[in-house]
Amino acid sequence: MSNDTPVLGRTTPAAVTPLVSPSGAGILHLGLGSFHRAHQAVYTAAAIQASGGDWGIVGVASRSRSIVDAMHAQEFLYSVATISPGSTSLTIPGVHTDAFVGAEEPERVVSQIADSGIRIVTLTVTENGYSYSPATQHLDLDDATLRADLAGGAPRSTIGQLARGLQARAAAGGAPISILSCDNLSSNGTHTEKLVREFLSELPGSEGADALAFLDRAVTFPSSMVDRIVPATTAEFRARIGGLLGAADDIPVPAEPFTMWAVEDRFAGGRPTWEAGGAVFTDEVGRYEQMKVRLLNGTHSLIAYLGALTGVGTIPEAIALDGIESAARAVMRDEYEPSIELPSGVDVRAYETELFERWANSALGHRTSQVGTDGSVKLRQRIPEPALLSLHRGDMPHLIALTVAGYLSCIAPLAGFDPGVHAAAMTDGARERLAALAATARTGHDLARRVIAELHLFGDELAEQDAFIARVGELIDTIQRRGVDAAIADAVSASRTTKEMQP
Ligand code: CS2
Repeated sequence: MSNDTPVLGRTTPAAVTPLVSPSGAGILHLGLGSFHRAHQAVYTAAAIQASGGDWGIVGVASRSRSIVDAMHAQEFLYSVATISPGSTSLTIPGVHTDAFVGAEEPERVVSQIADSGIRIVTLTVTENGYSYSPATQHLDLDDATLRADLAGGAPRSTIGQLARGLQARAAAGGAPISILSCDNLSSNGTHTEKLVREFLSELPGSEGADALAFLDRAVTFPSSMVDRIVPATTAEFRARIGGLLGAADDIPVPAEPFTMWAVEDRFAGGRPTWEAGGAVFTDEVGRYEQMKVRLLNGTHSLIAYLGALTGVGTIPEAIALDGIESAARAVMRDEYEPSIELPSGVDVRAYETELFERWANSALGHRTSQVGTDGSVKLRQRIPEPALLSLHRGDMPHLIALTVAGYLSCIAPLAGFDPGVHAAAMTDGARERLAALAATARTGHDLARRVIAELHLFGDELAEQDAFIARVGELIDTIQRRGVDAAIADAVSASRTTKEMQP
């Protein structure tokens, strides 16, 4: 882009016109990342186009000043590029009315939640953003940020901000409101409500009582299942989009053509007609979530770790490798599928076929390091329940064990093993803790025991499963001594044998 290219804005001539220009904001969104901007924002624009309403969005970035500065500079416009190997199409949702940084203005988050004009607070703060302990599933009272929030400082954690905001709203008259989690957590609404209630109950004396009564009376926490693959933006992509748009866009979002949103229809203060953008309102959100978090996300993790260990940087490159493809098919069919109850009318074969097509979308360039990031919290959502169901049936979930072995080999390699650059690029809040355990572990089994049985990284129940832990340990040793291909071959053939032995 040359220096005289105009910057995207409401009056900038550009090849694409914003879909809407809302007059007021009824939604506060926490987590102004790419996913929200390519998912909920697009559905909300469709809803406003179809039915109007003051459903503009005030976007709160947790910490990133750059996204907020760019949103202001571009008058809250950015483009969403829908990318498939043969084509790229652009839309500009135009639904945001304001943006700020939550870490810089925590009291503003609280006062926005208290403002009766806001009727829904939506969240995409990642699995990491809920201040809970993956082992216990309860609020993590050892977390320093959360403790400070409970002590009464300006709240920095999402749960603290929600709880303090709802307290302030209760005190300001208590207009009905809904909190809608859009993160990949099972029963994400129920989970969020539980954590907010735990926070309020932890407050000294009866400090949280009015807010808890308000929650009983006028606050709902619908669950939702969200789905769209949205890779991180790159400089090259930015330049390409600028060229197509005829205006400089600093914050475009690349996304795949597929998009899905299943939402429980329990909104205390009304909602946009998101169905206009294709959202499904259903009582079966739990089933949608389970299907997606296991078949898509669980398998995605396997592809990412095995891909990174093979030395490939993207998901499409990884799934194109025969070994990884057969491991992905086996984990889905033999270990995840038996663990889910399908939503009515969903054809699981068609869903799986579509998943392989989505992963193969080479034009997206979705990175193995992006999917492999934060495995300590993501895997907690994806693997323990299906693994336990297999184990209780008497079957070893070899491919889930391989997923864990791949994860630990990437994040916490044993002394002398180099998992490569793509593994090094994965960030994870537990990396230091796990690396310290790996530094003195002599074998894969030693490491698996410390992480699963002692640290309870995947919960209390899996911590008791010695045979599973031993299998993870063996596969770690195979990966690190004989290579990832040998481990894939071992797990896939063991899984076939298990299947053949079934009646
Ligand atoms: C991915 C998800 O990064 C990850 O762990 O599995 O972000 C995935 O791309 C989305 O959930 C798709 O909806």
